Amino acid sequence: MGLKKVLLGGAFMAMAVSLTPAFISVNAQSAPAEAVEAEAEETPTPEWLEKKIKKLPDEKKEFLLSDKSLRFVGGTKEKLYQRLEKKTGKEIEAMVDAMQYVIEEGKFDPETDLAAIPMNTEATNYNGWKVMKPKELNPKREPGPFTVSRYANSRGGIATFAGAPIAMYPDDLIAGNVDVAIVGAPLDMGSYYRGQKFGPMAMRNSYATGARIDMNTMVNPSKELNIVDYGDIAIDNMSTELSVLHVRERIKEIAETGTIPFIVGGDHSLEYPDIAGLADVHGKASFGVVHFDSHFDAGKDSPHFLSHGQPVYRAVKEGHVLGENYIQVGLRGGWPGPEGFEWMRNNGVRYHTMPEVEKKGWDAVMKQALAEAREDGKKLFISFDVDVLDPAFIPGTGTPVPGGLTMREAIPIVRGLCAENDMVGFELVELAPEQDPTYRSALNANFIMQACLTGIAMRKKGITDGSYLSELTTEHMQPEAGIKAKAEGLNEEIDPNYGQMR
Ligand SMILES: [Mn+2]
Repeated sequence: MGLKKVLLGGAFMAMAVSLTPAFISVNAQSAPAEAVEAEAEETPTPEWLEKKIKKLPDEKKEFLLSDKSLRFVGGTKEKLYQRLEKKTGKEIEAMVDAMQYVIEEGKFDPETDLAAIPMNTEATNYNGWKVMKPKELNPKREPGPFTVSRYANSRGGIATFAGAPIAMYPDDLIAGNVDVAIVGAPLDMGSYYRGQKFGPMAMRNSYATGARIDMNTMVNPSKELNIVDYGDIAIDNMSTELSVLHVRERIKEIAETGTIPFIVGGDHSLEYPDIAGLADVHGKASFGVVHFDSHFDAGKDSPHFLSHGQPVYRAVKEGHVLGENYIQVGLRGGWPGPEGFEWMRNNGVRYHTMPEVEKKGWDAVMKQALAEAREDGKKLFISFDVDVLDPAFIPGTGTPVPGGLTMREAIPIVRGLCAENDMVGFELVELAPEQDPTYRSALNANFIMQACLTGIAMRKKGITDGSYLSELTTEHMQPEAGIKAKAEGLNEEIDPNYGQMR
């Protein structure tokens, strides 16, 4: 089958800019009108078929011979003809009626369908799930991060992201001069409840990273940065739409203090409120996005405006980020088809798929993606869907796809991006620990967080070359800098006692 020529209908709607995301306030009619124009590639209808359908009303004949019927018979004219070969004219007409019935019944009907799901606005505690606790109801304390560890020098106390102190309110972020606030967003309705809501819990409870030195660079994120655990954002697990409005408010609140939010999901629906909340503070189209994922997540035309497969489409459509500042890395598997790649091409999106990695090798692809992210000169948001990693590393995810990145490939690109760009935020989504009876998924997710925190710490220290590696850990330099220098008394001793201990 030849390539179809798909023309965008020029109907990029100017959607209302308001606190309410457009997808909630507009109805189905504002769905993008994309005119699909098939390039006339007329294969003549076989004579035997013309004969059989001679008596069909014109409208039914036209339908049968158009692309509309193909989805019912396997996608091609050849398959359609095979199905019709042994049927009588009457049987063919019954088939057409059945196909048309399915199409008609699938449409919105204002007589019988809900265009919006009504809420019980008389509930006395309608907004109760997201009301912030006034400080007056807490014990009195000075604003600022506080630790929840009982011990002075070891773990214990209460598990937090990166073993970091806790902050509850924007005041705490300001008083603590906080660089990065790690915040959980346990939402998984956007992926039909695959268990991503347990992601924050798993990352808090497994081997904490961020608190240790990074051997690649010998930079310790927790020493260079003020990092806090900002708790979880309240989620209404009966409504993705209500939840994301609230997530957007919280992300905005963090970013307004000058702190970088590091969001731990939750499913990928979060990308929409994360980006929109950051755009509320930094400005629309003011930052680029590098999107790591096995799926392109720019789906559309589902009855819900948002799910974990559609955030990219919404964020670009509403102008929070421009397609030309959007970079996709790691796509593979069965989605999208050609029309999805075409949407990306027509919107300026740069994509680096695993097929491209197969062709050019990871190093070349990584270098190009790093250069593209830098050359925009804009601030950067990273959306990291853990399913970009191979299921060997992350079996615990909503929709795993084999053939993905290794941890050894993912770590340097994440660290590099976070060192080379001014980060506005980072989201790590789709960790679904219950799909993984081991703890390796949470462990690897934590080491992606470590890579990002290291990059941000490098930049704060003035190391802006993302490929920087510590000489101490990458070259042994024996014997010159080792036993020889020691014998000649030339070594600067970091810990003179180290060799003296029993
Ligand atoms: Mn995704």
